[in-house]
Amino acid sequence: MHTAAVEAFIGIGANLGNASAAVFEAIQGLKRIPNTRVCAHSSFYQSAPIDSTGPDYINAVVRVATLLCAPDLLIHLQSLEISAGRERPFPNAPRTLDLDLLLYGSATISSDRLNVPHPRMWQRAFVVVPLAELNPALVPSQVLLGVQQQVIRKI
Ligand code: PH2
Ligand code: MG
Ligand code: MG
Repeated sequence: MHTAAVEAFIGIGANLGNASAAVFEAIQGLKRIPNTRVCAHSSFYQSAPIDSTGPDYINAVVRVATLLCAPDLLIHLQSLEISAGRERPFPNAPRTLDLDLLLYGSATISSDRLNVPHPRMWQRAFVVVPLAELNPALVPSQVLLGVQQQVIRKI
């Protein structure tokens, strides 16, 4: 039987080392995930860390079509983070690469290791602005209004 691909959105963030190169490389890495196609990526955006420290972040959002279940997709995202030298000394520490599964089709997932939609995504301009670039219908105008005070710059 044929199982339809699921449309998923992945948030990319980096604020250590050459962050824009890390975001670019992450997109190349996403293209190597099996049974998963990278359909589109947003522009790259620069913003100050929110609830975090260190240099400005570079962020982008990617739309994929995947045959993987969400936990399997997450395993691939985590292995790309590790390949990029990700360390987790404390929550929200500056990072070489962060890959967050934002949306997985219309699924709601609440488990120990995975929460989809990403719990804080609708409060963060660095997620909703690039997401709206890829698919404006996914971002209610109230959400965009709610983040409009947060300064982010398209690069
Ligand atoms: N990620 C965080 C915490 N704060 N701030 C910006 N600007 N960009 C991020 O990607 C980011 C953050 C936790 O994942
Ligand atoms: Mg994150
Ligand atoms: Mg993360």
